[in-house]
Amino acid sequence: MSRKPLVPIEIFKKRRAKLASQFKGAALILTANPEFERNHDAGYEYRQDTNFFYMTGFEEPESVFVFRPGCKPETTLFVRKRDPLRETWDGFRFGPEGAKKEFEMDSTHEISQLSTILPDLLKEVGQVYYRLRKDAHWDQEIMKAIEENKKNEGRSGKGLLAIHDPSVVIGEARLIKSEEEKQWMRKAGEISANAHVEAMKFVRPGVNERHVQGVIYNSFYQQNSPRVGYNAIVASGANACVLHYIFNDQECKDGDLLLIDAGAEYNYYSGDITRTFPVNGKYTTAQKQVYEKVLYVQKAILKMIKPGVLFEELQNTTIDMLTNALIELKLLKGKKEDLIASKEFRKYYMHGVSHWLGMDVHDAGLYQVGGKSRALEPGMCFTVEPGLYIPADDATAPKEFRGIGIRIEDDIIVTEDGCEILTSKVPKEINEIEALMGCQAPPVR
Ligand SMILES: [Mn+2]
Repeated sequence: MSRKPLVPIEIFKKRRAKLASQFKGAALILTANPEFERNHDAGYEYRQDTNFFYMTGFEEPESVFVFRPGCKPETTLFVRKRDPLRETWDGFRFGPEGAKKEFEMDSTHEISQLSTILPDLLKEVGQVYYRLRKDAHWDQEIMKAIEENKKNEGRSGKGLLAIHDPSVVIGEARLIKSEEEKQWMRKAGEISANAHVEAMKFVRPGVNERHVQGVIYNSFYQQNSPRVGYNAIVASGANACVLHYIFNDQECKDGDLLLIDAGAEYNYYSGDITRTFPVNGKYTTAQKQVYEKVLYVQKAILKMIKPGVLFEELQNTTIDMLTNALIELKLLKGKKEDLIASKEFRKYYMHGVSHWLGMDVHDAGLYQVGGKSRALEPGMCFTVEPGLYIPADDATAPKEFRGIGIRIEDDIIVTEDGCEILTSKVPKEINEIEALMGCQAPPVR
């Protein structure tokens, strides 16, 4: 029994070649995510550290990657040794030999060799790129190697190697998506969209939020997604006003809305979709009024997107338009400019309209460069997700709006002259949603 790398290794070699100049004269050290025990002998589902996977494609825990552009060996991977007993229990391991061959590393070793070999690998470099304070175990191992390296230098005047955070360099590389990455983002968007369609077809009064979550996850797995990009939010009624609602265990009631925020992962790239639709398949007049405002803003922001537009312009326009909507709905009273200046709009709209999207659902990449908001460029990938949330106990709100929470979210890639929407397979127009839900099963009694 053996396994193959998830995606072609060429891709990781290209990424390393592209970043080589930025790590020249240094050693970039990346460490695998730890495994966590959930309950006796049973672990949490394992997912590799994003930057580690981005640079290596290697998915096993207890691994360390050392990249020294221009040195020999340039790439070194420390991995778990083969172990017939452990592999009988936990499954296949590549081991040093397999990792060298399949992941095309210059050099591989057993992870137990790290403390002996790493100090030597630091001899030829002037600095280290390593993310401190993320994992205490690796911090200790890496610091020991740096200390050991200094000892070996004797009184040469060379102090401890300086340690820099590699997150910004790798994050900036991850921000602009390559052609393969765009393909995987499209796939993640499509899988996620199909699952939302399944949920819309399934939901009816009396089903539990958990059951809807199951329908979505089942659809992800059926479409060959190995895991979610983040835990799904399935929030019926006023639960939708809790932005990161975690319980997903209430009954979906006739007359309520259901907000679902869920996305699948594909080749380590994540979708991120939110839709808000009526449990019984028909929006009430009040629900329609709020929904139409949010949808209008969402479509306006999608239209704005093109290279050169500043990231903050999307947020500022959203605040402007949603504050207008709040006045029209009689949720806020006063002049728009004053309500924005005093941040009163935050009572009903309190989050960003967009975040970078990629291998992490809230992906890496700077939002500001040189103290200024970033201008959009082709290949950037992000969400567009305005929302309005009217607390159930908001005594100042018109009664019919209390407990309504609505968010509408799509994923996009910036193109040369606009944007490509990755998640349009799931409807968001009221008539389309009602038509799709018209074929729903009768209520659960
Ligand atoms: Mn999002």
